[in-house]
Amino acid sequence: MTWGYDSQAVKESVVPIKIITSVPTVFALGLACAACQSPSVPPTRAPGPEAAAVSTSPSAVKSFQDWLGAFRSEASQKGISGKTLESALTGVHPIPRVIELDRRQPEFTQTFWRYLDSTVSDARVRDGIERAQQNQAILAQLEKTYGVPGRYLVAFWGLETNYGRNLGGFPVVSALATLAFDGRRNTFFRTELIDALKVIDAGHITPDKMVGSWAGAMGQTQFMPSTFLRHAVDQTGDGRIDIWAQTADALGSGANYLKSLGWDSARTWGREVKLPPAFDAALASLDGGASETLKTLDEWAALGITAIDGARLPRQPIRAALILPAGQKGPAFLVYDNFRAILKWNRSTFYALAIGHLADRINGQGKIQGARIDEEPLSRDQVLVIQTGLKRMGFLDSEPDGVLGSGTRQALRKFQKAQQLPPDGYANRAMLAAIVNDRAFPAPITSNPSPVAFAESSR
Ligand SMILES: [Ca+2]
Repeated sequence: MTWGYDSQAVKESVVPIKIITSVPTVFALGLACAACQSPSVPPTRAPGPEAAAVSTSPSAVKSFQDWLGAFRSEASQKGISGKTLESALTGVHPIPRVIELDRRQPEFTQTFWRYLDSTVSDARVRDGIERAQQNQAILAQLEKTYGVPGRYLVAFWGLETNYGRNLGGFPVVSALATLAFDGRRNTFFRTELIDALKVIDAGHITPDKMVGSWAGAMGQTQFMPSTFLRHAVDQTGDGRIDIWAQTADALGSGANYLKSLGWDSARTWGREVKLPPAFDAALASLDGGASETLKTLDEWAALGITAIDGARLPRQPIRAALILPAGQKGPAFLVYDNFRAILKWNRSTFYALAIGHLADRINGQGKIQGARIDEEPLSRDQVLVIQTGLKRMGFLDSEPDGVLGSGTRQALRKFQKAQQLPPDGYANRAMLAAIVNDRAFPAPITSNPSPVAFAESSR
């Protein structure tokens, strides 16, 4: 589950990047996740002076123990039993590594192809097909009960924890206590910590077995405690919801959660499509939410878009948005309502595309066919150069922050239109060069010793 955390990074496995959103509604979903680095997600703030708060110095330890005492009283008032408080909070300690991971800023942006290579590898597809076969009976039951086909449940399972292999090794109570004590978003994590104690109080898991990501995402589906309380289910019928050790409980909880997010059992997530030559990239959505560019499949077909094999798009009353995750030269996707349900699980367009594609592959469909362009990712400094240039030219209103978000892509689109370039809002080194080489670019940016060679102008 997810709210903008990259649980790959959370678990320090595949992608050493973590991104945190600052959007409260995303936190409110109560999810923590697997693989969420998206250009659309704002990053964590830079380390502040409070970084010193969690340390092992005697005064810091005392300060944490004081905080824990006050928290314990609050938890008791909120109905957590004395037995649970004793077993869960005895020995709880701040974890400096959690703070380190929470503060880490990604050095590079992620590219779609590299993200896809790491999240939907051939090995993960093979594994997914095997897992789908092994769990055929339970998946069929879950589809009947919740209306979510098994291939999607297996895809979430694969992206979140590599099919239950990587639950994250952090003690959830200590990790959440660290984040609740630390001061940044402490209200959110304090509530999650209370909810974690409620999960223990209800007898679903013991504190020593409650492991998860550094940010408190738990079990095979990486549910935050609040999501667990709202959506986790006991699929095995033994009276305990064990999303750590009972695969059926984890898959059932994922299905129940997706149903609550509005999963449409009659539809898929979307499909790869082929654009006609000289297609107007301004019609593509910049972000996965995509409500501004919804059209019916018939309307997209009338604009010349076909299925990836050239066939006509299905004559179904489906409204879809067009996504170009690697710019106009890369693959194109029409995404449906279920894509937006996936985005509620994890607010990353790349993540949602990876879920859809992995589900398709598990279903026997082929690889993505759009052009593969192996671009180097942009560094934070390079994004800052792009943003500073766009701001000086009057296209960007907000302050440069080194993060590729929808505001930057919108500004880039305006620049591209002004330059009669395809307005796909896609930032890469060619766009960096185009901006730096633009006559309207007023002055060299001395604060950034630009490491890029400006030879690959797109014009
Ligand atoms: Ca159970």
